[in-house]
Amino acid sequence: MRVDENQLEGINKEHLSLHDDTYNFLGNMLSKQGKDVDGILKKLADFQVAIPSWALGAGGTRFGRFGFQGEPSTLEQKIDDVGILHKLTQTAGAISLHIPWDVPSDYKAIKEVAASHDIIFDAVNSNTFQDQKNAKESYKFGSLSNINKASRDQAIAHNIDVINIGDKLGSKSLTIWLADGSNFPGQSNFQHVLQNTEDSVKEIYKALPEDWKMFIEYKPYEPNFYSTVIQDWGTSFMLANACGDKAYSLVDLGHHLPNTNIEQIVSTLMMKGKLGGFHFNDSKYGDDDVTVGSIKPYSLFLIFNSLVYGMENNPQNPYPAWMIDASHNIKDPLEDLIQSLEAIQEAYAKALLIDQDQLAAAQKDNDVVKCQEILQNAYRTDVRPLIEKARISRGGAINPIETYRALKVRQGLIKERGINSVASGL
Ligand code: AOS
Ligand code: ZN
Ligand code: ZN
Ligand code: ZN
Repeated sequence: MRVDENQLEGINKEHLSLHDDTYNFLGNMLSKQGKDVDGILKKLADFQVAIPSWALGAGGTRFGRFGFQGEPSTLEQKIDDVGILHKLTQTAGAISLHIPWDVPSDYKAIKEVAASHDIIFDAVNSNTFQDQKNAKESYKFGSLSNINKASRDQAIAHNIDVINIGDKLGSKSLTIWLADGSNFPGQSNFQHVLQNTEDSVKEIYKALPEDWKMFIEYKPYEPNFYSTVIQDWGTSFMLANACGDKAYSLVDLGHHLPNTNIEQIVSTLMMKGKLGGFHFNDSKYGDDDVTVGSIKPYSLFLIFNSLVYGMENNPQNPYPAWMIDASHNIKDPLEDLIQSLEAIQEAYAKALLIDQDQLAAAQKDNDVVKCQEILQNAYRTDVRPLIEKARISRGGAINPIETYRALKVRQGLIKERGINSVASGL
């Protein structure tokens, strides 16, 4: 199932006149305010977010999983799904694989499928939070932090395997997320598990190719509920520093306790040149992994304000690897990802509207009201016509969700894959 170019253009034509009206209004207004509209459009058009392979099927909770018909059951089909997203949105030009859920059987063929959709392989993710069939050692009591060396060694070897698999696909980074921690006070010695983890990540780091990066993700709780070894950005930052220049922290928006000032964490990490990766989602309570922008869009905008500032002022920080990390139980996963991509673009576009010079001047005068006005004026602008314009400039849909439905994409996938197909790996 592929999106037909002619049909896409036909649907765009129906939306074009309204788009032109709204875009002209917005473009004129922004130009009069002295904004570099073409520059902003280019940044929006260039912005690409990786799609994780595990977001393409309906997720689940421990209470059950409600499948979604036509789910991709092979790696090829997952890449095809990202191809559909990318065709419509022009923002999803990469896929992030999870090993062993997504081990390719034929590398050449897989690379060809990806190339045919104009998709690259982003960070590869290791998995030491589940025991694999026939594995000698268990991760029940931890992986890279485990008190038993044999389990640690197995987890280190797995991460090195993941690097080798990613290398064959053209990936350039490894993301490590550890479930390691404890469920009850006294269960583990905080210092020993942290030391073990540091020693283990250093071993993995030694196997990292010269042009690769390692991203270390943190998370305060879940699946462990008393302590997590890499619980916060400070721990992740410390481990990245212990490894070296190619190791970075990864911020996942759902991995903070309620009300944490994530935009400030982003600023601190970028100032120190250590923000390597980013996982988008939204959260009401914890690692909810709901649609980006569905709960706290203003926070997302403030986070993008920090990101934009960092991208423009911190050459010591590499360009971050963007990924959506979400998973759902009830929506069509592709529609949900389109909504997330739109919310990301919207927050980014609004942050690009902030006049950084004016803001710096107002900060210098300690004009608190002006500072707030500058941010809120940007936030209150309806930037959707700009995003549409950026999308059309690359051949995408003016309105991706409407187009997805008009083209009956899900029905096409069901016809091709059957109603009972189940996403592999979940
Ligand atoms: C887990 O909570 C982390 O967010 C991971 O980045 C990711 O969701 C996981 O590796 C996928 O199972
Ligand atoms: Zn994540
Ligand atoms: Zn998570
Ligand atoms: Zn999450």
